[in-house]
Amino acid sequence: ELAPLATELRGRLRDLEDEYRRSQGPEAEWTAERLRALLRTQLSGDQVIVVSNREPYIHERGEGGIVVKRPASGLVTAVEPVMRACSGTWIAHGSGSADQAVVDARDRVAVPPGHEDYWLRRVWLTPEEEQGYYYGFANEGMWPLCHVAHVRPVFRESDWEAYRAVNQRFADAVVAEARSDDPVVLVQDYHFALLPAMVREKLPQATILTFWHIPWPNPESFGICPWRREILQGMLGSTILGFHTRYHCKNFLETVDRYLEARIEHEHSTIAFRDKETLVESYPISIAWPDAGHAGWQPVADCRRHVVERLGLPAQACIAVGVDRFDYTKGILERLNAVERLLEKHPEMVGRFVFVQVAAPTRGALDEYKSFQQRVEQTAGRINQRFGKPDYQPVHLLARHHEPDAVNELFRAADICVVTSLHDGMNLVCKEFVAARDDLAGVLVLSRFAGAAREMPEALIVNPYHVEETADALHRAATMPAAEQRERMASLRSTVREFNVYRWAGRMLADAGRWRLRARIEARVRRFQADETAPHA
Ligand code: ADQ
Repeated sequence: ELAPLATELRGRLRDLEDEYRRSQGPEAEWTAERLRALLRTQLSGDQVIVVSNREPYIHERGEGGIVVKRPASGLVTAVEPVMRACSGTWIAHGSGSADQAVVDARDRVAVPPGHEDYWLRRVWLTPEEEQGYYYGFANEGMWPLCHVAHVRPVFRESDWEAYRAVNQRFADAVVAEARSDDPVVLVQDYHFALLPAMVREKLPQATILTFWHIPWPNPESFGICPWRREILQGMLGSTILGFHTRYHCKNFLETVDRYLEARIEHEHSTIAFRDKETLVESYPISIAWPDAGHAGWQPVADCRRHVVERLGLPAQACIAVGVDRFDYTKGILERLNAVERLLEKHPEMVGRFVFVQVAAPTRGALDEYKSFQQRVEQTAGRINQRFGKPDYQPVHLLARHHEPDAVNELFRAADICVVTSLHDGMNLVCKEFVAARDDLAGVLVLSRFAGAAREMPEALIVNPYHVEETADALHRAATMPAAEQRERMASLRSTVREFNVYRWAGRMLADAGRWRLRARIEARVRRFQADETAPHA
């Protein structure tokens, strides 16, 4: 009786193994098309629902009417190409002033504008909910807790209550959007630690993939959270729990071992908790590699000319750039101190070396962020006063959001890109810089505390807390011969091209496909066994 089932399974397993081998091999190129094919074969058209706090498109009321904006967010940068490849529904907080004006009766709008590849379903939050859940628990509690960046986490009972309530509201939205009892739900980030278990309760058959975009600390650091057990239990509602690096996975397994009664299989990297198993795996996130032809890209020389003119830089300037959200974990102050030290140590650089920092305002309602921004502005002012001349300013601080094309132009105009995060899950800016440099010029200075450092050893790797070392790396970058730049850049480009965002999503979804297959086999075998043992009439 099991013969037809066995034949079907053998076929499916062969497909999966082929796909798995291809996905592991260095020859395998991951593209949007291959991801789409994987969704068709392994998830056979199953519904995909993404949940994140930040929405990929924000509708704002401007002077000339409604305008659509893209937020500065690594998560959105990474997940958007995946959603475009697989359609489905993206559930997120509707935060724009015109967001309500453009949705349908079910709070949905098709995006991207003009393409309409997938649905964006907006969840509305009251100012109190946003204060407690987003600014409070997520960004004053979880963010510093996980980054261990010497800013004390703040835990308030009322924030925790709001966090729990908002997680429940988003979980309810997932259940309302689900068209079957086993959708594939992609949960994004530290805003939703409790949501996986909440969805699991209502949809026990769902495949829940949770991706944690920020670091996971060691058990001692995590242990200061008053609700550490609840958070871990919530996350273990996931089928698969993804982090950027093996190191973060190891920290998570050790944290569960310390605080919960769970069975951990280190060999398979699984955790069994209350009869449910969760796979804990590393999936290094990345970017979509630009299409050949790069529609709309200006030649590097033109980009440079535009930037020099726009900012009034010396024509022969050595241009270093930093592109970040205005966040204390990104090491912007440490970077400025290194620029100052460089100018001190190498007076010949004064008048020639220019550092352009683009910093998108973020979480501005929090005091920690306001005072951080002030300190950065003061430091930039001090350096400019010390080394500036009537026609030369060493530091240009552009504290505003830039559209992706403007960021790309800056990357192409730059001689050096500086990423000095004090701690970063991955960091996509360094990958975007490398992708922008099809001329093979430019040097990347990269913090060893960014997840990306593990994949990009050809960058000049620095400890951002060590001002002297970072200043020396800036000098080395500014004086690096073109041949060495080309060699390093070519190698970095082949890594980022191969380990792109489609591989990130593809590996995770392939693991989900295998997991679903296993669950279906087990269910069928159980049904078969039940039929066998049932008393026959
Ligand atoms: P973020 O902390 O947001 O992401 P990052 O990975 O560097 O950090 O991504 C930032 C994105 O915003 C990039 O696409 C960048 O181009 C864009 N951006 C930054 N400043 C900007 C500006 N001024 N104007 C316009 N765009 C700007 C979190 C984690 C990271 C992880 C990502 C993805 O903290 O470690 O890499 O998620 O998982």
